[in-house]
Amino acid sequence: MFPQNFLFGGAIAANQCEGAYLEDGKGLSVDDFLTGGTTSSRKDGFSFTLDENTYYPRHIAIDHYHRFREDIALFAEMGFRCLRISIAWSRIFPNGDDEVPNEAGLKHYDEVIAEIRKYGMEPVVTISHFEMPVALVEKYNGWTDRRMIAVFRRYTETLFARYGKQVKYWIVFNEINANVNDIKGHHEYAIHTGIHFRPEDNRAQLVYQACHHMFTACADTVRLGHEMMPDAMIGGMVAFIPRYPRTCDPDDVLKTFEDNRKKGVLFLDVMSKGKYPYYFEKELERLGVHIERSEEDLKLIAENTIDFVSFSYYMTLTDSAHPEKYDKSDGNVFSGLRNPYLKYSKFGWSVDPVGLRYSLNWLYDRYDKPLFIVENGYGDYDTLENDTVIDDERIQYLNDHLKETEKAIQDGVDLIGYCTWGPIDLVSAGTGDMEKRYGFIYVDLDNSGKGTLQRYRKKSFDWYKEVIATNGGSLR
Ligand code: BGP
Repeated sequence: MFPQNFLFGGAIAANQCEGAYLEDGKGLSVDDFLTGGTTSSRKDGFSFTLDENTYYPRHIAIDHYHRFREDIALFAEMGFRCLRISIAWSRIFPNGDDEVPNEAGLKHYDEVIAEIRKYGMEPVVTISHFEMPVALVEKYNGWTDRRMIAVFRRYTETLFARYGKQVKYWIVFNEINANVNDIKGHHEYAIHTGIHFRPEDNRAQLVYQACHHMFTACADTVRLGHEMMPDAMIGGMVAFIPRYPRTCDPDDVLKTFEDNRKKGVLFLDVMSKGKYPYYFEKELERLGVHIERSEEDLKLIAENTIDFVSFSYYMTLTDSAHPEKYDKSDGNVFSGLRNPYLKYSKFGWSVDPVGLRYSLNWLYDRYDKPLFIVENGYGDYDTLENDTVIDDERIQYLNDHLKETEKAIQDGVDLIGYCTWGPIDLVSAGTGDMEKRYGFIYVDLDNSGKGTLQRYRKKSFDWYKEVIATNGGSLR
């Protein structure tokens, strides 16, 4: 059984569900230029122009902007105790750095948060979830410019002043470790950091400088948040994708250990322990990267560590010093090698419930701070028949992950809550399509934008409702 006050809920993100991409004064953000079928974290070509003959799934998405009352009522029907949402930065500051916030955008989230509260749910708000205003890419080259720290402060200060009384849980950046993916990539433009790379750029230099500005902004947000909202809990978040050594060859073990640090824990080390770890300093030396970091930045980072550690968990990978010897595996944000002991989803992601218990123990051991699982879920093709979807595989996946979560709590891990990803079908971040679905609620919309947008309860809807009502007692 889970603790009585355990926050069962779900997580959505503005850019993947709201639509209404130009409504009520919203500015354009990086995700508004993503077409279907693209890898949304990166983009080939660098052109912020919209083509009128192209379909952009996020422009309408699932029209949550207009239907949020209906959607939140459905979440409440399942008994959600929390709902993780994100605020679209470009609704509040259409150009990112405007002098004055857009009142219509602020008002929209007043209504959304009031609706969440109306049902007694705890809102969990992500401040930046892959949706940077485009003007900030054009003017500052994204987070490479330290002026972004002040730009971000104006945004966070506005949110805290407006919603601070209603919102206790805040997450600063979604999956901040996704940044590191763009070092090796060859794409011209990175959506997480808003960097436009030129061929001659030292990509590691730009990415790690951007990371430093984001770490400083995160600490600044914690400082400001605590000042303005003494009871608030402000968290950091990563995509946590543990890598296992493909074999017990010590070379594989060491390579895995290093990759886990570089691609995952480094980011939590800085935000949670308040300093750059020794191994990262050496990595910078090896790469010939020099980050501009002032004494004040480092002091800010040291004195304003996050209150809780949050993460998305979908899968695990394996790693080897000799990767050419093994089959490759796709993954969320990162890819790696396949694990012969695990099953795989139709989208090629491993299914590893025990890996979640392992992750919870690992992170609690390392940071000694409350944890929050803010995304977990099973992306699948769903078929609507007789106004429902029989999604037994999803139920099995969630059941098994919740059982392992329960065991981790019994292991002694301090866990605030658990959010499934995409409790209502929404545009996939990785594929840019609708056909990869996660929801308890089916949305009638296909990859080309056809459909009534009507909502239907899947089989998993009643299943999750019972899990929450019995506080996990119905899990098998
Ligand atoms: C995470 C993102 C989410 C979400 C999820 C599922 O990385 O934080 O925005 O989309 O992954 O990924 P996908 O949609 O690619 O299946």
